[in-house]
Amino acid sequence: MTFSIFTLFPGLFEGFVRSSILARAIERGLVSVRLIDIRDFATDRHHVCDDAAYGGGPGMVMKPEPLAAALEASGAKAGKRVVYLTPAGRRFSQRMAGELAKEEEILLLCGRYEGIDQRVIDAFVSDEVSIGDYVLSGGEVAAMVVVDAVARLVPGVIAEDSLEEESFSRGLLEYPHYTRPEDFRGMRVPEVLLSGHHEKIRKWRLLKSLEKTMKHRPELLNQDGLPAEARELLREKRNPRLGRGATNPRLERGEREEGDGNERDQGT
Ligand code: 9D3
Repeated sequence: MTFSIFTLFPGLFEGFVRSSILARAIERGLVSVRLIDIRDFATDRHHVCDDAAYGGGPGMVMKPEPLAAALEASGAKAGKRVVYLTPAGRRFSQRMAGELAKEEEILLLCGRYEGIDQRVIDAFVSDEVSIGDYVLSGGEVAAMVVVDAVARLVPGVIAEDSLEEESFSRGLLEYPHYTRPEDFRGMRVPEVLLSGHHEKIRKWRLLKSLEKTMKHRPELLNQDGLPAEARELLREKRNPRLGRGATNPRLERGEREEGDGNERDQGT
């Protein structure tokens, strides 16, 4: 998988591409990162890459010619995905990362200022992607997010079994993790984890995952695809009086009752 990154600030990526997982994937030939300095493709004496917006208003716009020249020099247009990182894009997700990981090469376009000239988007861009609803100074940090999330899905980059375990694929947040020592400043590791009782540990972790998801991301519990065992635990947790076997269709659908404890941490 090749990531070709078009930016006015290639230096921002130096530490990133040297970082452990990505550096190792590059060394092993599984991933390559090409950095293209858009400024190198400006033909005027001062390599100007921005200009005022037609129609007025504050802020500058990235000029189309250097961008188009840079993209064409890298063989864009040949059916390759060209991803423009922009706050006006579709929200990046694990699903999107999975789709992009199937490609042989991805071109990533990092905007600065107010963004790039619309005609470059029209002529070259296949996907407009945002990483979330907050304001960044440019697309570079967002491009690193995309490269990081996609590269680790490339076969061989990380161990297959750690990919399977990932919470977002199962639709729940992670359970808490502990390592040595058993007693850290008077805080003990939960007894069940020391028991060696694998089935009890599995159940406990699932329960903790559900509690964490209820507290931080309750909307995730309303989706299909939760394991049946998780749905059952969730139903009991939401209404302990129901007990096993009873049904309440409203709760089964993931709707919430007032005062069912979902609004605060139950500290269990
Ligand atoms: C005043 C309107 N702003 C749009 C919300 C202007 C503006 C803010 C930030 C224009 C560009 C930027 C720079 N941001 C990105 O290039 C960017 C980004 C982001 O800010 N948030 C989330 N994802 C992304 S991807 C690229």
